[in-house]
Amino acid sequence: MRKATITRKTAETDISVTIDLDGTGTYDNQTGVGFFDHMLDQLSRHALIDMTVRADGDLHIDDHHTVEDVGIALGQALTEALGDKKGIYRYGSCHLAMDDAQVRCALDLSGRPYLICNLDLPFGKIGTFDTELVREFFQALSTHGGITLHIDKLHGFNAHHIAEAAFKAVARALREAVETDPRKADAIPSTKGSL
Ligand SMILES: [Mn+2]
Repeated sequence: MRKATITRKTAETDISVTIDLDGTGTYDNQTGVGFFDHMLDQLSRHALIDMTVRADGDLHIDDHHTVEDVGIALGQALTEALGDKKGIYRYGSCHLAMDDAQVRCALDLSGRPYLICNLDLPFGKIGTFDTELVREFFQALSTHGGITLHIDKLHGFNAHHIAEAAFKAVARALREAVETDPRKADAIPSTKGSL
């Protein structure tokens, strides 16, 4: 059962995240930030990870705490659902094209957080969502999911397309990495013996 539920409450946000790594990409994400919900929906659908997210955050300030804290909770949920990581492919990558945007993601579920995020998004907003929050989300996801996460933009000028291509590329790479390898079903994919 590769599932997890994480609840996380602070003075700034009250969040619950439930995921099933062996799902079909069914989602119900409600954070109060429209564009961010749209991105979480992409992550679920294209990773085939069932995902329910509820966030009640201090949006009267801005979307920052809500987006970052959902990233933390989702990373924690991934870590818990993956358990000892027995049998997983571990690595995943994707080149994803969306209109003008092309984004490449390469990731390793190594247990070692490291983020490279070169999206070169223009400063500004998509809806109410500050474009700089894309990086904040992936930083939190990488740190708390123990993911070596590299995301690079190859082309693109439209902020909505670049951000969406990034989330979809990460989703497709994640789908590969969390998948179980039938040839290695009982083995931890590391010569160290643990991840
Ligand atoms: Mn869109």
